[in-house]
This record gives sequence, structure tokens and C-alpha cells, in this order.
Amino acid sequence: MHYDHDVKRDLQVYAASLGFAEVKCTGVEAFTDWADLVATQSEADRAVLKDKGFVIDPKEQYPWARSLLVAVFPFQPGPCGEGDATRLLGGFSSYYRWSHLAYSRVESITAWLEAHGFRADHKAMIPLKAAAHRAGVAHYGRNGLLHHPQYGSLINLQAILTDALFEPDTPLPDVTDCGDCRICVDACPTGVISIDGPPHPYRCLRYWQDRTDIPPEMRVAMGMRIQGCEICQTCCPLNEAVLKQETAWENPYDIIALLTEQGTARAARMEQIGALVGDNYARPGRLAYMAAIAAGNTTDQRVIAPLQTALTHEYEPVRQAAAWALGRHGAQVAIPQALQIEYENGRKYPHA
Ligand code: B12
Ligand code: SF4
Ligand code: SF4
Repeated sequence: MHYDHDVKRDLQVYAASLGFAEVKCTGVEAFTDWADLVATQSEADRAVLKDKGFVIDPKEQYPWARSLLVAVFPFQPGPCGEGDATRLLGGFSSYYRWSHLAYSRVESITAWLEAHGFRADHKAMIPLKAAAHRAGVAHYGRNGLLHHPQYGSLINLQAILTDALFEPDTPLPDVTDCGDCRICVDACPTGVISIDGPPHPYRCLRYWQDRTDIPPEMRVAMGMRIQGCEICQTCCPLNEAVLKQETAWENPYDIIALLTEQGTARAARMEQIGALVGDNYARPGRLAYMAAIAAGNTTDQRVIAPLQTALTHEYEPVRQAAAWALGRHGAQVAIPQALQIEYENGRKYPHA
């Protein structure tokens, strides 16, 4: 077998210049063990497998592919995960501060391979954790995430199929390195992590943040979080060294502003959020919905008037969440003020 050793080495050097700590390789054999394991898990896992259209057998869908690369993009933790109740700022996970960069930079790896005469594709829906474990990148954690020996679980993973023939890296001998630890099992606010099985995807807070029908118990567990949850990572002893490297950055998830801003002020904030976490997440209606839930999870009375304003928001889920949040603040304060707003609106739009 003639492996492209020199190309692999040059590619790793190039990937390092883009911020990837490591690019490892596995073959393009089917992920049969992974698919079999998923089949033994919850109905929810099987549904995720079907809905997401995972590539279980790369050879079948990408017959030209000869290697599967897994690129590891480590990132620095930040201070904004939980939000800030005193300053009324919503929380966003540090993962989102960096993941859009990883997504844009993997395109450069594909372009580099193409410029060197190879075919490459980084858009295939590869089961990334299974691929990374098979490429010897990291171990599974009980929290369902992979931990890299140096960077812990604070990594974004990317997969690239190519027709270059690279020598596969050796898979790690153990599946998990958690041992007897159960810290994340106890720390998860929704009890989603089990001692002897992977997390149930639909009970993870992050799952619900993509939806507008968040059940009441999940809204309460959400706290001030607007985008992502990192409790099962910040509590993990395998992340201890990385978490010490926390860097400060601005938090633009101002709850009052997200509930009330309009026009150019709103557009400017969305631009700021887009620059920070990617335009895909800079959606005013969705962010106002999550801000209303966060406002319902604080006892701070400064959110009452903005929530009342949000009762007339143009996006229906925001109006619903604002009503729920006002209910949490207590009917005595909220309802008379809400009625006053209705009255004012009635005067403004007498025939509505
Ligand atoms: C859908 C999805 C989600 C869903 C569903 C979660 C899930 N099922 O894993 C939701 C929205 C909840 C989610 C949340 C998050 N996600 Co996500 N997610 C994905 C995505 C797109 C697909 C994962 C998936 O559903 N696979 C299908 C399931 C059935 O397979 P599986 O996850 O591999 O799990 C099977 C086996 O691997 C095994 N297994 C899983 N865990 C464990 C643990 C042990 C000990 C063992 C033995 C086996 C085992 O059992 C499962 C079989 O049922 C991947 C990207 C990708 N292309 O893979 C990112 C990805 C997994 N997510 C990622 C991240 C960072 C997150 C969040 C931390 C984001 C955040 N800050 O909020 C949270 C963490 C939640 C958690 N504790 O898992 C990263 C993980 C990086 C890492 N270090 O591993 C990925 C790889 C994205 C990326 N490009 O880097 N995610
Ligand atoms: S991301 Fe949050 S809700 Fe999801 S498993 Fe981890 S601690 Fe639980
Ligand atoms: S907190 Fe403990 S059990 Fe959970 S992933 Fe980290 S090492 Fe594993």
C-alpha cells in the first residue's frame, strides 16, 4: 500500500496554521459497530440517526473516498456560559464562539487538498464522535462528548473525506476514560446523563434551544442560558487544565435589549452576535424567545416592563414565552400591567 505520507505531513502543518491542533486519519470502512450500538439505544437515538441522514458507509455514498480525516479545533473557554443575573445577560457556550470559525476553516483544508490534485469533501454527515474515536483522537465521556488528552472536551470536530491515501492512525484502546467518576451525571440540570449509557438527546437543554415549544420544566432548567449548555463540561475534571485558560470577552446577549430593541438597534445587535457566534444564530425572534425564558428565570423586576413590551412582539413564540415569564413573576404585578398594555394597544388600534 503506498501511503501519501508527505502530503499528510504537509496537510497537518497547513491545518495547524489554521488553528487545528491535530488532523488524524481513519479508513472509509462503514461505521457498522456504531450503527449497531445506536440500534440498542433509545428510540430517540434511533430517530436522530434517521433524521440527520448520517453517512454510515462512506464507501457507498462516496465511492471515490480512500481516507477519512478528523480535524480537531480546540478552543478557549469564556466567561459567558451561565449568563449574568446581575447584569441581566443571557448565557452562551464558548463552543459557539469558535465553532463557526472551525466550520469556515475546514473549507480551506478541502481547498488545500484540491489544490494538491485530490478530491475532498467536508460536508458529509459523518458520525463525528465515532470517526474521531476510530482515528485515535479522543475517548468518550459519560457526558456523551469526546475528550482529547490535551484539550479535554473543548474541541470542535470536523471530518473530511478525500481520495488521498493516508495511513490510518491507531484507535485508542479504551472507549472511555471516565473511570468511576459520575460528576456530570449529578451536575446535569435535567438528569440527562446516565451512569451506564449515553445522554438521551431530547432531554439535553441544548436540544430544546433549537425549538419554540420548550416544555415548562425545561424552561425552568434553562436558567439564563440562551445558546448552549456547558455544565457537563465545566464540571468535568478532565477539562480542569483547559478551563484555567479562560479568556474574557463581551457578552452581547443583553436580555432587555433582545426583548425590546427594534429597527437599527436590533440590526446592530444581530450583527454583533453574528460576528461573535455566526450569522446562523443571529435570529432576532429566536433570541427574543430565549431571552423571555431567561427573564422568567430571574427574580429581577427590571425585566417586567420589557416582558410586557414583548407581549406584542411580532413573533408569536416570543409573546407566549413573555406571558409564561410574566406568570413566573407573579400575577399581581404582571397581569394589571399586561392589561394596561392591552388597553393602550386597544386605543392605538381600535378596530384590531
Ligand atoms: C445532533 C447533535 C446534538 C444534539 C443531540 C446530542 C447527541 N445525540 O449527541 C444536541 C442538540 C442535544 C447536541 C448538544 C450538544 N452538542 Co452536539 N452534535 C450533534 C451532531 C450534529 C450529531 C450527534 C448525534 O446525534 N449523533 C447520533 C448519535 C445516535 O450518535 P453519537 O452521538 O455518536 O452517540 C452514540 C455513540 O457514539 C455512543 N456514545 C455516545 N456517548 C457515549 C459515551 C460513552 C461513555 C460510550 C461508551 C458511548 C457513547 O452511544 C450513542 C449510541 O446511541 C454532532 C456532529 C456530528 N456530525 O456528529 C454534534 C456534536 C456531537 N455536538 C457537539 C457539541 C460541542 C455539543 C454541545 C456541547 C453544545 C453546547 N455547548 O451546548 C452539546 C452537548 C450535549 C451533550 N452532553 O452531548 C460536538 C462535540 C465535540 C466533542 N467534544 O465531542 C459535535 C461533534 C459537533 C462538532 N462538530 O464538533 N448535539
Ligand atoms: S449540555 Fe447541559 S443539559 Fe445537556 S447533557 Fe450537558 S449538562 Fe445536561
Ligand atoms: S465529569 Fe467525570 S464522568 Fe463526566 S465526562 Fe467528565 S470524567 Fe467522565
